[in-house]
Amino acid sequence: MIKGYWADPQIAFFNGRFYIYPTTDGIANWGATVFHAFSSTDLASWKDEGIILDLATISWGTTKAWAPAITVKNGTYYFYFCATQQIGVATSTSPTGPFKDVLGKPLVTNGQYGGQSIDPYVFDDDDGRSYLFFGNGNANGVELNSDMTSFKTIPITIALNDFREGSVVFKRNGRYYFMYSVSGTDSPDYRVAYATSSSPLGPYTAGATILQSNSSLGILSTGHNSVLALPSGEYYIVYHRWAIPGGDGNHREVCIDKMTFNADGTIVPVVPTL
Ligand code: FUB
Repeated sequence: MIKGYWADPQIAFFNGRFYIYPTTDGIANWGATVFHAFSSTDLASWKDEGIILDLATISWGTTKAWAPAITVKNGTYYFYFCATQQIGVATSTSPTGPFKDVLGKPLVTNGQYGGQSIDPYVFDDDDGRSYLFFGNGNANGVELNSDMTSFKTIPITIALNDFREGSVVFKRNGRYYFMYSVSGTDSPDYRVAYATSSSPLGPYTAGATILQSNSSLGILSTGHNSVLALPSGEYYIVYHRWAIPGGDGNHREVCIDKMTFNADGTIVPVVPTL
């Protein structure tokens, strides 16, 4: 979708434009220090909007600028991001920043609720409530207060088969879908599975693996996705894979494919395309 090494794409739609917020990739040990945003009107050509948040402005984390998430409430954009395996929140009045750390400290410190404190995902329900999901090795979920920078309760652990990281929650026809990545981003079998529930914080019932490598096409390590739902009812999955050619666990590229549903609401396995 976008040229170069980028990973962990968060897709969003604000004021008539599509946006992708990725991890900057192609750096040893996943050592990114800045976040970029990309924008598009057609999902085909993308403009690099430049650096929207630089960890040089963060007092509590200097590296591992990973896997951001974004939403907007009352004209303020909330950007949840990782720095040194902790999660912070930064705000701006524009989807392209500049974003400024709100708390001056992590929202979630390293290992605070089990596992690595990475991969935030913000979900806005249609009743006005918002939730933050996060974690590696342990799937955490919690309702956010209306300030979007604090939690209503202590985060809970959500039981999911083989959960590694990359939480994503969306709602369709009254059902909550929890998508997540299995295995590791440095493994060729990194893949996406999902589970469903009648409540955002679960309990979730296992679904299936719906996106995986196709080694005959040289497509490997398809994971860490986000989801785009268009008003037309069409869905797209945006994810990363090892770059073609020559990619590996920290030389990844961002891809998009159609995602469809069966009549019973189960997700049809996605066919990753070149
Ligand atoms: O890109 C850095 C890390 O790799 C992410 O936080 C994980 O989800 C994995 O994709």
